[in-house]
Amino acid sequence: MGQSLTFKLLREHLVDGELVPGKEIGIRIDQTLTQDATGTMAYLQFESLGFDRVKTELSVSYVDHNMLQADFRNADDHRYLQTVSARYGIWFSRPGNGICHQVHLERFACPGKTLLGSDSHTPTAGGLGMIAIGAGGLDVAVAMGGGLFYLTCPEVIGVHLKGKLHPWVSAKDVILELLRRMTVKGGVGKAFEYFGEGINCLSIPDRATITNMGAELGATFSIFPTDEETKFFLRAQGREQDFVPLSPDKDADYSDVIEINLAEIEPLIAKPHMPDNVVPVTEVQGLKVDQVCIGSCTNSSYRDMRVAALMLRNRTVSPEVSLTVSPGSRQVFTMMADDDTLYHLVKAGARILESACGPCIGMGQAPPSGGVSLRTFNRNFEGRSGTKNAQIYLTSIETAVASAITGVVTDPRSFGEYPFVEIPEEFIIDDSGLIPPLPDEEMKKVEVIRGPNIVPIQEIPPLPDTLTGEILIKLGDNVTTDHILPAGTRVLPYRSNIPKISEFVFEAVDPNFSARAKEKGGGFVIGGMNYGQGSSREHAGLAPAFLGIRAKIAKSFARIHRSNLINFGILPLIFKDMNDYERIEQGDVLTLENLHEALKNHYEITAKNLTKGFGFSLIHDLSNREAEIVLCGGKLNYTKALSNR
Ligand code: MIC
Ligand code: SF4
Repeated sequence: MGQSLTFKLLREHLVDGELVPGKEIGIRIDQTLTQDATGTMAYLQFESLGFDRVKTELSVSYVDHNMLQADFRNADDHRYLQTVSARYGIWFSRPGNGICHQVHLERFACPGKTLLGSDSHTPTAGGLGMIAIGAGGLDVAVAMGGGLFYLTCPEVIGVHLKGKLHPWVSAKDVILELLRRMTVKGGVGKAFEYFGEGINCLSIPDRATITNMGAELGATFSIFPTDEETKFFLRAQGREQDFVPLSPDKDADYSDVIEINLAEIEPLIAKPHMPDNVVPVTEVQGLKVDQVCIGSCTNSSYRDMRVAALMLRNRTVSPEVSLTVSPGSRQVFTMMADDDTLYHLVKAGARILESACGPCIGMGQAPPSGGVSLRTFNRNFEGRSGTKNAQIYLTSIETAVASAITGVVTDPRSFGEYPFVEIPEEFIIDDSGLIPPLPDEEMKKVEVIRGPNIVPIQEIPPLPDTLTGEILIKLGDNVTTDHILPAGTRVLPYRSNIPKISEFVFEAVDPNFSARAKEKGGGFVIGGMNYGQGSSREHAGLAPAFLGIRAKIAKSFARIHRSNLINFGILPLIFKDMNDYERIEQGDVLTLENLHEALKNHYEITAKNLTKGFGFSLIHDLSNREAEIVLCGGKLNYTKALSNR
């Protein structure tokens, strides 16, 4: 059997382990990216590891999440990020330059290379034939220092695209179709590799929309082969020299193959509050809409903006709807200003926001109480928009704009002829928003500036042999990192202040959680399936660790959150018998003994429920390396100990 493209590229980067799905492998990382909300912590950790400069081919620090600057905090973070980048040989993408994934695709992503990013949508760059993976900031910090990135070797799922999309149906509908079929846990432990003649009708930004939302499937990453389209995109970006022909072998071996006939896809929509709650637009047609938001790293390319503008030309946004537009990058914004794109949007009544994550991460534009908001984004988790009872729907640009015009959910196919979007052969290239690394001698002279919002990181002690404590909270399936630690205007400014941000842990689910955890000196968290899905924010591991939590017990864990727990010395434990989940409740006192032996020798762990008087078995699936990390109190301690050996 031949090789998949995924395995070819993983093999080229493999340094430790064997390419067997389910086994732990260590790969070399060529490029890294961070964004400001995870970057401050990643660089604090990078600094504490004592490296002199980054050792990757390229590392970029973006500022795109925390942009409101309601007080000194965000501005402090931006200045820290700019100076720390200058000090350690990192490119700095200035606030306003755009959303990390969009800018990276345009200016830096290279076919055939590996990219590790402290953001769960890093796989966006898979649209250009990269192995691009999201991870916690500490994993990215270690990779910047030249360390390997460890992951579970994924099963490779081939996605065979056949046929051609109909007018008014676009890439967003393709990935929504996959979410409809596979759900938000369907991709855990898997990489999605697209192939087939259907690829030909997808531009690079289209492919990037699809690989971006592979994150919503829980996939480790998604990848497309390279072709003439890839060459066209890179040429338009003045980077044709970065093109590398990449394809799987003809008889590539996939664990499974999913077929999608593009011609059979119709406009789709994800209903509240999960990206897999997908139905045809026709099913919700007519629902009154209060807000429409265009943008995010999923749908903010020039093509997306142009479709919106051409649909809005000579039309007006419904007076009942607030339409916001966030162009994905300064390049996209410039191109919109250079032709009549911006003109049509503004004239039709759109509210133009800056090139940033904005409403996607709840930084402004919260919908009204109970309001219906249609967004071209990738996540519609409850409360993420900033309004707890808002109803967020995810759609394509076409459906979003059609609905903004009519004021109700509308199938865009009712809009007649599909607007013809001509993609320029040359994009406007002006990299003045990107500050390149300094020469080594100058770099060493840079002073890193930390304002009062940059709080030094705390030490986490080694794992005790016995853990005794209360079950502080019991949760259901598919708990997201937005539940564990929300983002938004109130919380994001504390990303570099762990004592403060820990006050918000589980705030939306149980406002007393943090106080209770502090009072009890820690305890246990219980979850269902796919616990910790969603973002890469390591704060969802770090802040509970700060509150004294050293074990979480669930039916299964999402990949990035599981790694983040390990990185901060928290044990991710799994029920051996899923029925035991039903037998325990909040307030029960548990004790877990002989943890050291159990971790070293892969024994089961017996948990005793002291309140109810019974025992139950827990298993762990930690590799020896991961077990050592948890035992010594997390990856910072582990990496420091390794370098002192
Ligand atoms: C998100 O979309 O949830 C975020 C905000 O981009 C996160 C990163 C973060 O929490 O800083 C992500 O997806 O990793
Ligand atoms: Fe930003 Fe939203 Fe993309 Fe996260 S999903 S990187 S918040 S635009």
